Amino acid sequence: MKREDIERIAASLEELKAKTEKEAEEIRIRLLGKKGEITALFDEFRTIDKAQKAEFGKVLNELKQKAQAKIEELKAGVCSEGPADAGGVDLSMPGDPLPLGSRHPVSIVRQQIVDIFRKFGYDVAEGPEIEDDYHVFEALNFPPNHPARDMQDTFFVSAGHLNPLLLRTHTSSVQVRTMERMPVPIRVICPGRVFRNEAISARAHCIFHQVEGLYIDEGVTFADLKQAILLFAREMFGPDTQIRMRPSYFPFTEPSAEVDVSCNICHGKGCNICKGTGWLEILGCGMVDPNVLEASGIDSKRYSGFAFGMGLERIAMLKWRVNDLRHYFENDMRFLHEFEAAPEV
Ligand code: 2NL
Repeated sequence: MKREDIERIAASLEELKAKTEKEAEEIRIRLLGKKGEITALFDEFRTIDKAQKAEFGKVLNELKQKAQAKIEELKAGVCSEGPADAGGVDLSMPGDPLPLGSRHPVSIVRQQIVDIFRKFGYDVAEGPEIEDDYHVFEALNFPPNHPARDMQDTFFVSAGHLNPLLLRTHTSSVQVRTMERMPVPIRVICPGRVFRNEAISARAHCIFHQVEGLYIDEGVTFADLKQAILLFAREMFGPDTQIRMRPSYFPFTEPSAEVDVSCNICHGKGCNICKGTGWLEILGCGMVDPNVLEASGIDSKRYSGFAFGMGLERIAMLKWRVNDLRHYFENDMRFLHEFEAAPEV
């Protein structure tokens, strides 16, 4: 037995490194395993004479203790840094994915309509949901005692004075603000949330969404209106879509019309969506009343324009055959997830 052998192993302990638990275990086997270097020294120790035993017994025991401590240190080091074992938790496991939402049907339809009119050269305008009586009614040619101003239809925020604050009942107020601010020609589209004091049912809600459009320039005619609506309808509902116009009435347009598109579910044969008529009503429109132009400072002798408005919940109902408006507002995940990849009809 040589003292240098013991000293050499003792010195080499300082240098030992292990990246993984396996490497630390290999070191343990190399030194202290059945055929390990230190084990071999102990085997040899048994064969030497008494005088040598007195010399080597203590240093050999110290070497073994040092080696055991070093190996424990190595194993502890790799355990705390190791990626694959942290107290039984596998830190390399992928996390639970966060559930992603999907687009709301009203939002999908609004985006499609806005995209179509942007392509036609319209700008998008937005305005306040809390409006004054002037921008919602007065500037739009509503006579002072028009029933739409009634408490039954309008949510008032502050009643009782000349120009009360209220929740807008249509987004026309945004177009009025555009006419006040912007020079002619005007081509603008106004998507937004509107409010009416109505009892909630399958067909009506007190909050819903509209897109309104306005086009003002010299020489704009009803033929321009008809063509704009036809092109829009074909972009929105398919290239074979037909439109028809029925006379109607709005305080802010004259003449006024309601527009139907050919039913693309039964193609005119008659189904329960179009109630057997072959036509679906999608919007209201008309030539802007000269009083409306004048109220916002536009010369009605020189300029003319058309305007239109549509309800987004209604269009989404036609598109996806939703049978109850209340689904849109109830946040039922089973309903909302239907629209991720729902086929368009
Ligand atoms: C409908 C019908 C319509 C308008 C909205 C409008 C706006 C201005 C001037 C004239 Cl600033 N008109 N908007 C015109 C006709 C119809 O909406 O059924 N909406 C859901």
